Amino acid sequence: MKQGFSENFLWGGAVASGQAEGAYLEGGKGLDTQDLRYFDTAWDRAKRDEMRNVNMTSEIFEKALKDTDPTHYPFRWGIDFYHTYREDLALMEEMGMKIFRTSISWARIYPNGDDEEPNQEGLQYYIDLFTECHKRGMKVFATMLHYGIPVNLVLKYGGWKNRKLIDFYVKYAKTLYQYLGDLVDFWLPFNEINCARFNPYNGCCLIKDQEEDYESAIFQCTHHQFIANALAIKAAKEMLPNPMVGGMIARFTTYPATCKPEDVMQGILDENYKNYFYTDVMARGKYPAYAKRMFAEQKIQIHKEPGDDEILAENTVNFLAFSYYMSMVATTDPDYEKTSGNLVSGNRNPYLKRSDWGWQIDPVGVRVSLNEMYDRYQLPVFIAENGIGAYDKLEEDGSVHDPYRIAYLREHVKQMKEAVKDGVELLGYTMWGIIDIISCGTIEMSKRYGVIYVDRDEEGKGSNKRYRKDSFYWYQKCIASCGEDLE
Ligand code: BGP
Repeated sequence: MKQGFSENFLWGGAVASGQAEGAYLEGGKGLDTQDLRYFDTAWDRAKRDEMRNVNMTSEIFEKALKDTDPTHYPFRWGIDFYHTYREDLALMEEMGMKIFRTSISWARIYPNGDDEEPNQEGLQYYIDLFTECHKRGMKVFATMLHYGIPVNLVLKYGGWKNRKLIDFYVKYAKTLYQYLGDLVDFWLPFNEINCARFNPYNGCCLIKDQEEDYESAIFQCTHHQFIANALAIKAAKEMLPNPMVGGMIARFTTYPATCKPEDVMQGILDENYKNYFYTDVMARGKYPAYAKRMFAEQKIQIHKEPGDDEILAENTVNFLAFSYYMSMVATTDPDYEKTSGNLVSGNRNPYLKRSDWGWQIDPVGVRVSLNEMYDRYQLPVFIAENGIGAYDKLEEDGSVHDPYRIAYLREHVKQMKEAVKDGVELLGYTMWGIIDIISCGTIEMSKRYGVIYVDRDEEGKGSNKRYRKDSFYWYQKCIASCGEDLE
């Protein structure tokens, strides 16, 4: 039986440009859609969860376009990673990390999205950032789009609803390959391409009150993103010597609530509609048979152009990545107890504990997810995000005690190891929010994921100094022992 992780397993950590960099108009960067997301520290838990689902309205969008005060827009300042990345990468090197995942900001490269020429300052920033990674012994895992697109593409073209976005995106991808191709080891055209269904503003920059047929608009945007994903792979095959271009979803691993056949069938439907629909298109190269019934029942109508099917069929992914935080429960019982989760709320699993944000903690679920994903496609897999958001406390002496995070990570790494023993070809693991950053769903700095603490509050105030949490030392041991020393 296969023993633990191979010695070249890629232990790493992940962030996203929009949640970390800040410097939202520096270095020639244009305003992007994440810069417009409003947050108020006065909101209580209930309001924060409510706003997570509302996400964007025309009123907020219009106000944010004119609002030059960054206080209520945490993505505009992040953790100032744009200026601190050398110090942060030094801490990651100290942990022994083998790979660093971040996203590239489209609006740093093409400030308006439709610019003739790329912004050289933006390109230089990522050349410097990725060079620094390699200098410190880390490979680079680059997400080309982690939600935020140049605002101009929404204002002038209507965003991803407009098929023109595909051309702008492919031009952007080719520019990245040209300038960064020899610095990036793994490419990811889209972060969580299934996000649009659950958070349409993040996933495809739709504003609900502006849409007649919201569901169809979501899936039209997703179709354009599928084509853009495939054409980014096509360009990589033409421009890069050994392209490793992946597809990624947020993995909503779902269990039937009971052995009642109706619950089991609902579990299959949930898995298909939330997860496999997306990976089937990207890895098998065509819309799955069950999509027809899904579209019909949900009254979704999309338009495909002649040649789209061939583009998808001829340009499938080299590997599959997914984010995994929690698992879900499927049932046909409408009165089932609910709980929160990443991007979506779901049904309560009575066997699982929950985080402070109600996300169900399920380490075995990562073994389930890896086995199901690998068995379905026989493609290498990569866990691009995993971690626990929590309220952490900075002690007087600069220490941060986070036993809950060590426990969460320990149990998930153990189950990943079981999956490797099951025969899953697991390439790597980039722990989410390796350093505290702005949370994506609820825009909270207080929802901390990092093994590195950042002294910054929800208004962006603080020393912005970095501190090693207890989990920093735990992860350092885990990496040094290649997943063997987990105590
Ligand atoms: C994923 C996103 C990440 C990250 C993560 C945690 O969906 O890819 O950007 O934010 O969710 O979610 P949150 O930050 O809302 O706790």
